Amino acid sequence: MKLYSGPVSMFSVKVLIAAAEKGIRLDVENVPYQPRTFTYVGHPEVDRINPKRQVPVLIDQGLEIFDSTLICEYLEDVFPEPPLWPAEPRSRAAARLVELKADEVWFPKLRQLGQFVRDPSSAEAAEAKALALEAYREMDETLGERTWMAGVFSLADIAAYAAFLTAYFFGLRPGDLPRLAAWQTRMESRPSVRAARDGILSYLAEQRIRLPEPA
Ligand SMILES: N[C@@H](CCC(=O)N[C@@H](CS)C(=O)NCC(=O)O)C(=O)O
Repeated sequence: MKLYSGPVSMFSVKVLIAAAEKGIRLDVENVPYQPRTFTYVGHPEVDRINPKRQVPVLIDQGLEIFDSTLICEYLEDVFPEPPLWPAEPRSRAAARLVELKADEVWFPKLRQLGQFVRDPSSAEAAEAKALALEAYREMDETLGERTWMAGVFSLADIAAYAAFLTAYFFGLRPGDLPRLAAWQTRMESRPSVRAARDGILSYLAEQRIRLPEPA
C-alpha cells in the first residue's frame, strides 16, 4: 500500500498511527510542503486522485482513496486485528463521534495557534490561544475519568491525539488539565504514536524549524 503523506499533516498522522497499530507496512511518500507556512505545495498523484488537493491519499492495488477517516476505515476492513473501533454498537457510535469532533471541531480550533507563532503578543494570538484551550478542555471533558476517549483504545484516541498535537507543537500544554495530560502520556507510551510524533519532529529538525517554547 502506498500512502501519500504530509510531513507535518495531522490527518496523515491518523493513518500512520492506525497502520502501525495494525502492523501494516506502508510505502510512505512525503509530498512537498512549504515548511515555513506548513502548507501543501502540490503533487501530481495527489492532485489527480483527490480533487480537494489534500493528503493523505492511499493507493492499494489500483484502489485510490483519500480522506484520513475513509482510509482508516479501509485499513480496519482489510486488517481487522487489532480492532480500532469498540465492538459494542453504542460505544462504537460514541467513538465515531469523538473521531468526527477531533477532525472537524477540535482540530480547527487547535490549528489556528500556528498562525501567530511569530507574533504571540497580538490580540489575535490571545484569541487563538483561548480557542485552543477551549478545545483542550472539551477533550478533557470527553475523556472524563476514562483511560481512553471511548472506553477502549480506538480511532477516537488516534484522531484526538492528532488534533491535540497541532497545538502542542505550537507551545500549548494541558497543564491545568491533568486527565488530558495523563492521557497524552498514555498515548505516547505506544510505539505507534511515538513513531508518528517523532517523524514530525525529525522533519522540523531537518528543516531547522524551531518550535515555540511552551506557553
Ligand atoms: N478531511 C481530510 C482533511 C485533509 C487535510 O486537510 N489535509 C491537509 C494536510 S493536514 C492538506 O493536505 N491541506 C492542503 C490544502 O488544503 O491545500 C482528511 O481527513 O484527510
